[in-house]
Amino acid sequence: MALILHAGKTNKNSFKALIAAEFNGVQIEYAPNFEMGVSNKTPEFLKMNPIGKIPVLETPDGPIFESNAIARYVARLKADNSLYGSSLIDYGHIEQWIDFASLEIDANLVSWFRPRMGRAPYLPPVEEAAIAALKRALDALNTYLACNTYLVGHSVTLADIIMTCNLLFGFTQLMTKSFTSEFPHVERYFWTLVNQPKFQKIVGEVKQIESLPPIQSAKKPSQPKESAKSKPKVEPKKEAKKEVAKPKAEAGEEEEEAPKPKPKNPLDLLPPSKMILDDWKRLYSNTKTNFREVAIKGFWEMYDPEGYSLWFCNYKYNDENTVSFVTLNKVGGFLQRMDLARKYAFGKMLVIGSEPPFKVKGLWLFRGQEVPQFVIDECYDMELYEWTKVDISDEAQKERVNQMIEDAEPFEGEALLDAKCFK
Ligand SMILES: N[C@@H](CCC(=O)N[C@@H](CS)C(=O)NCC(=O)O)C(=O)O
Repeated sequence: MALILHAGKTNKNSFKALIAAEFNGVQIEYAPNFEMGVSNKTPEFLKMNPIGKIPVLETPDGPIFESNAIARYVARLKADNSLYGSSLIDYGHIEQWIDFASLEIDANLVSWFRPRMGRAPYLPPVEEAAIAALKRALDALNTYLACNTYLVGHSVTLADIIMTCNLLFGFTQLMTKSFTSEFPHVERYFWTLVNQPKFQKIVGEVKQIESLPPIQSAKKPSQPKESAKSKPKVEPKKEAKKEVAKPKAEAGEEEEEAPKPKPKNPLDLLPPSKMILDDWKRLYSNTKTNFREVAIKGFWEMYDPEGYSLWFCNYKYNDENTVSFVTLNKVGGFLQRMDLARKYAFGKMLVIGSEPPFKVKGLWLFRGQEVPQFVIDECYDMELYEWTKVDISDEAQKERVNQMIEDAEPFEGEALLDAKCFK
């Protein structure tokens, strides 16, 4: 007789048990007509899980809630299978990685995700702390996976199933390629596992998120209606589990409100400027020789101090820039996250010094007279820099602008490790 799983069909917490079932040959079926926010609030459901959360597994001996507990139960249904290892120490290590996947990876992903989705107050230092703690965990996992294919032993265990499901949430909702490329062994591990047939049958085709979701303003408690906000990143294959309906939301959080129409960017409402940003970007890109005479001169001819402003930025934690490629990745990640400002900004980021610690300094041209609020709100890196408006009546500051645009070397007496352009 099949066990009954009460859950939405794209929930990574349910995938844990479903993947374990694939390995063990256990039959699990979704409860028919489950509706998030409705079915899990009924008195019958609350009898199975008093907190009203999914997933819940109905077994012949009674219900189980908490997705890890459900997955453990399913893993143990078949005697002598390898999901729980083959010795007491394997068992200990499997439990160790299950806790690590839940408490060090998933918990930090959730702390990063919820405020961004407007499900908790958004506070930049809280987000930074969640990301820092997540990176610490991923770094440790990456080091471990540098010489291990699986978390325990030489085949898939329940620890890999739970870790992969939690990473699935991260890869599809928050962690862009520029974020995960710092952890190449985690990337290799994740993509290898999600593409194994028993995983793929449940999770379907997985696509990594391309840009960090923008911060949504805090919402009222969500309604039990289907999300129209984002296309599901995880599409369970039709054959995955019998009565598969249309995938609803995402690999983790099921309840979403329909989006409000996107308001116009306030920068589009500014009086028109004589400076055409794309013309400047084209001039910058096309000038190959005589840069000072052509591009820099052209810049000041085009520059409209009423429609645009120039800003110097200085990384606040330069003494932490002790490893060159980490520093370069950090700046690269910042520029990727600035993608949302491409219509309104041009930037140069210099990584300065021939020896660590490297200094990161930049120059930005923004539409309007301020660092745009939507950029501050949506790109967490902005907080990591001190921003100073350029006073263009000061020749020394103007000259510094020129040097930053043209990657002058030495810059402020030091060699450049790299100069990156945002255009
Ligand atoms: N620790 C729980 C987390 C369950 C959970 O947060 N479920 C969410 C969906 S991913 C839920 O049911 N939310 C509805 C609610 O909070 O009322 C588990 O692993 O099962």
